[in-house]
Amino acid sequence: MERVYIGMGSNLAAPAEQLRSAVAALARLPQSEWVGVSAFYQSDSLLPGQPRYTNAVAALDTTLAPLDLLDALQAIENEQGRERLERWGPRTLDLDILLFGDRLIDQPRLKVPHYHMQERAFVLYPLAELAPADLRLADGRTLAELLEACPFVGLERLTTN
Ligand code: ROI
Repeated sequence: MERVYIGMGSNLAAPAEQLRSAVAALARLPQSEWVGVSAFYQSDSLLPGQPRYTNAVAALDTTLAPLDLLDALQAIENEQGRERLERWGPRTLDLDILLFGDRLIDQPRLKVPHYHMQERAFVLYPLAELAPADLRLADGRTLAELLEACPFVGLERLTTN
């Protein structure tokens, strides 16, 4: 089994409800054991002119191969009405593989660790609820160091998921 962290985001069609449905779907993935989910966090979109996002991070242990997990995540996105109209457009559900054990994956469909996760508060703070502070990313920095360099600004931690 390898521990996988999945970033979740939504900014359309009742985002918190989208994340709750995604959690239920992730908990039913084959060859996988559910570990847990962070609190939900709201923040403005990094791109102006989009609705605010709700984000969270989920953890599971899996024996699925990375591309099989990616297929399963894309199927869940599609089931929840994801339409791929524009690359950075608003979406009902985005599921990103952030970390897959300690693997480095560089394939056309999948790059792990996920690009930009190291500087995004809406990824790092929920991740820190699930992962140990001494978790080391590919560049050798620990999660604690990344958090120190990434202020908790513009994030609103919701009290109920
Ligand atoms: N902004 C926030 N706050 N959360 C996201 O998940 C998110 N995802 C994106 C862009 C449009 C870059 N901005 C985001 O893809």
